[in-house]
Amino acid sequence: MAKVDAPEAPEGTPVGRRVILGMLGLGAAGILWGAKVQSTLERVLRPITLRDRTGLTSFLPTAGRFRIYSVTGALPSETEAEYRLTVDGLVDTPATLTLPELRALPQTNLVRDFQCVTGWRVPGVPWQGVALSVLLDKVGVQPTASYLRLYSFDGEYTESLSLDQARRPDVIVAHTMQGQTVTREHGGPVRLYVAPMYGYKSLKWLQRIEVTDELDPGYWEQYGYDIDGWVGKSNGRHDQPTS
Ligand SMILES: Nc1nc2c(c(=O)[nH]1)N[C@H]1C(S)=C(S)[C@@H](COP(=O)(O)O)O[C@H]1N2
Ligand SMILES: [Mo]
Repeated sequence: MAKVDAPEAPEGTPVGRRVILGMLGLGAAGILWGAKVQSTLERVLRPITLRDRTGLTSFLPTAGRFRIYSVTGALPSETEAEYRLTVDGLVDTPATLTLPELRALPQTNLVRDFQCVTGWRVPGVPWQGVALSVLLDKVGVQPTASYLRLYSFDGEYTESLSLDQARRPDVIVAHTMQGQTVTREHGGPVRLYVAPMYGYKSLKWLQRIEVTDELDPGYWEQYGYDIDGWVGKSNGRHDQPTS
């Protein structure tokens, strides 16, 4: 399995510095671009790094690009054919959907920025998927329910949303990103995309949506990040992307 080293530090270690350390082979990188890009970057940046550590981020040709994160240190894999999404819990009719079934439901298209709480941002990313509200209506949410617990098939990452948040039109179960089926690195074949919140809410490798009556904070929320991770309003705010 491809290896992705460390998750982002809960305290919000500046990403720029971790990128640099990783590229110098000093460890501590939670980032994977693909080996070719990375080795080119190492070659180009090493001399700059040695001369000027603090000013380095402005030279990084990674501005506006995604970093690939996985808290397990690995990239789990499910083919498009074997993929299944389960929606269960406090619902009238639990459902298990294939990728073609997801594609056959009413679709939502969004073009929105993707912003990690550590400061990096990718502007204007095109997404396509099914609004969570459509899935919730399909299974029939019971009156006692008020939250969702979302599970990844990486076996470790979870997220939470209130039902009100989940019913927003800009919260989708995404199967397409930048014009292609969501890639394995980006959490494919299906991930969550919570447009109004920081990236940590956008759970990758989505496997299960459980409707519940109690709030169960997600992975990073257990390390102190806001449960309501609104971009610009919550505790991880970074006005200036670091790289
Ligand atoms: N399963 C899983 N989902 C995850 C993460 C993760 O480590 N594991 N990281 C989160 C964080 S902090 C961010 S910023 C985004 C990054 O998405 P990307 O890897 O596609 O750039 O995924 C989010 N979803
Ligand atoms: Mo993030």
